[in-house]
Amino acid sequence: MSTSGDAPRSPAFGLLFYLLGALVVAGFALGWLPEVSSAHGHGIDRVIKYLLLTTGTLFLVGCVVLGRFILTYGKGEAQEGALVSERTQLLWAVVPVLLMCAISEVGVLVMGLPVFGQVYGEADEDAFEVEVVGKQFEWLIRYPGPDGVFGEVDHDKVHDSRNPLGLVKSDPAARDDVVVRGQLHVPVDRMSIVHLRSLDVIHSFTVPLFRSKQDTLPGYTAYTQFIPEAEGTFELACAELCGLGHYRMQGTVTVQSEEALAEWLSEQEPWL
Ligand SMILES: [Cu+2]
Repeated sequence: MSTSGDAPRSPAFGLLFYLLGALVVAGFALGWLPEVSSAHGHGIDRVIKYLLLTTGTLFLVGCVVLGRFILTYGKGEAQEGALVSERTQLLWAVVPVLLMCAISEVGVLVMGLPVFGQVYGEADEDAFEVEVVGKQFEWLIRYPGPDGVFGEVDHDKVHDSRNPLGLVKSDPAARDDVVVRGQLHVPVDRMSIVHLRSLDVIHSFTVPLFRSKQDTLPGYTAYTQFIPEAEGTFELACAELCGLGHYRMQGTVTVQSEEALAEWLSEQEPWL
């Protein structure tokens, strides 16, 4: 006995399906993601779109199947003979899961691993190194100075106004270190390595238009890498709710030519 032939058809349900599909298509067509301005950012956008397309399609298919079952079998009447064999049930439970894993997980691995390599893999030899330290509620940026070496820091010497990073005076490498508040300057078309620390709680170094995001934890040194593709000023934000002043934990990333960056750096006084 089959009831599928006289199952009620719901135009509203079909409409919902097409509306959701149209939304996804419109999102792709309009390019809803903000512009991207780093070399690895394009790969991240590709993974985001791939995931949305695959999981979105599976979600829509799931909705249709679910709706179909509700409309067909949802009246609570006994459907003798309508049940399929256990083997078929098992097949329908396992195969979609495997399919989902294959499409989403394998796809993300294939597309995402090269991007991961760009962000966390071996750095270019001529990479520009800078340290960014999060504290409630600002970003402190340290440049190594003319010697190219970050000097020693001591957490006990940290003083908010006199020595915000706790630079050790007796270390010659620390004497030329430049510390500025909230202003990250990096060269265009060259890799930057950002070494990350936190002085208090968990923060998250985030440059949305670079698609860069890296948590920074107290007592731990993290890093992230990027190659900016265009000169300009970009927002630097904290993406980890880190306290009442979290909303104002902002800074700027200035991407400039090598000459302009060298000039700006030469104008900065060493902190000590
Ligand atoms: Cu924060």
